[in-house]
Amino acid sequence: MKENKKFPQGFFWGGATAANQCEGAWNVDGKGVSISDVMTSGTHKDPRRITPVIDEDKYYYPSHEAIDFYHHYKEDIALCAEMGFNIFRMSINWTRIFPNGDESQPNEKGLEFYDRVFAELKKYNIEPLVTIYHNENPFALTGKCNGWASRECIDYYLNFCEVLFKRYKDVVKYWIPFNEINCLTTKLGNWNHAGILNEGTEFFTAQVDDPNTRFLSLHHQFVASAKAVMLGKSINPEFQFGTMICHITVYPLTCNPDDVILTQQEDLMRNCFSGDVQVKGIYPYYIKRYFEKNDIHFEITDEDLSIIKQGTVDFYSFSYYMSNCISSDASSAKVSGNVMGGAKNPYLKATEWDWQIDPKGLRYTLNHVYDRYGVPIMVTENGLGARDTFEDGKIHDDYRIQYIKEHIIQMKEAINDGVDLIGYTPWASIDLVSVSTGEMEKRYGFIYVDKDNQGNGTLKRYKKDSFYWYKKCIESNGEDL
Ligand code: BGP
Repeated sequence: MKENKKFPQGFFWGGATAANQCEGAWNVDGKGVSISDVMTSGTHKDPRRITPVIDEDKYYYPSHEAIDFYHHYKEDIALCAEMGFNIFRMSINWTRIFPNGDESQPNEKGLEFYDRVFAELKKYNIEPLVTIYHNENPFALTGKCNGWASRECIDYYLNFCEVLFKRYKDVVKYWIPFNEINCLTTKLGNWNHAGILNEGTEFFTAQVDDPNTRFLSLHHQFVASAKAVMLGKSINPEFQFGTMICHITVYPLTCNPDDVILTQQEDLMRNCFSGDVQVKGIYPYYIKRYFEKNDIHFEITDEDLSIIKQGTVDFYSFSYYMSNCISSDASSAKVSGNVMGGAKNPYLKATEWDWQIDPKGLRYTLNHVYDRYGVPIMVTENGLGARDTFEDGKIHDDYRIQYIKEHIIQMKEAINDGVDLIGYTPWASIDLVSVSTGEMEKRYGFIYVDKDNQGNGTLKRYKKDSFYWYKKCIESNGEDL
């Protein structure tokens, strides 16, 4: 049998971004306030804060300027083109188009910005991969209806989608309705992913949690996603939609059957549930017991279920940064400092933020999800957050090269295993604001941006060593690593 199958011709090589983490220009050209715009910076010990009244004298809000992609997009896209990208993942800032989320007419200036971005991508034959919703809910909707906790949000979102689908029907083919939709299965998802404020909640890492509201919000997003798929296909049948799952791969810490069962349950609830709804179009069997156990009950109508069934997505995409171990023994159940929890794997090294580096886990995950869904797969986020050192305009990030290289090797293994992997957009094309900390110093890009945690810096762009390495990798279609 022929081993060493190569990456297929036409494989998508690129990088990922999100509007709220890179665009800046938070109140320019008619843009409204999004939920990300009212979150201060923080550190991983002192989490980001929500300040419903913006007080720029007291707090620094990273998304207000970010790396100012809004005014640097030409330069940034040119650099991505130089690396050889044929795909560019980005999101559309909802409040550029509908400042409060509920207007009847869109903001033309906001649409014109994305016209320009898409035209620039086209110039270099780069395919846009558009996340419709990447933590950019209009802040006004939090006040009006508590964000996604309300069914009303579905219609506002669809209004937004309709404008995008009609305007960009000939320039965008690949759409992701929601970034990391499964984050709402954990309490981390409250604010950032749904714009909901539970009573007493003041922090990004919600201190107060109401699973019922969380899963209700998630349900509304499932219905919204399915309706968006149907609407999109009615506007352009060629559109391709994908789920986007934050996949934290889990292993049992030991072969103790208690650990194994717990791991399976964790995997089903955190990693599989949202994909099962969006790709298979069903509420899976195991959710009933989970809802009962956690006292979660809200109305799921027959109509909702029928919409979910009809509006399934075409491809599966996911972010993959790490794996974690699950233990039934409480004393070893937590990795200190890692926002996602989980037990330490003695075979793996971790990043400075305790994200355990596990390239082989990517091969395992690709097989796992392909076996479950059998649809084309894209790895739409993967990368290493690190404190880069800048010396004389140079950034020697060999640790990042190593990380990406090892993950690409495992993607190739998965292709040899028979997985239909069609694209890779590592996080991030360029340095941008970190979502969990709001810091700049947790850098992921192939391109360095001169900007620090307090927002100081020239915003000048520099090519890291990984820039040149990734260019070579793309040129050789993943052969020259
Ligand atoms: C994912 C998000 C991205 C991105 C990435 C890295 O969860 O989709 O927006 O930020 O994680 O996370 P962080 O910036 O917290 O290191």
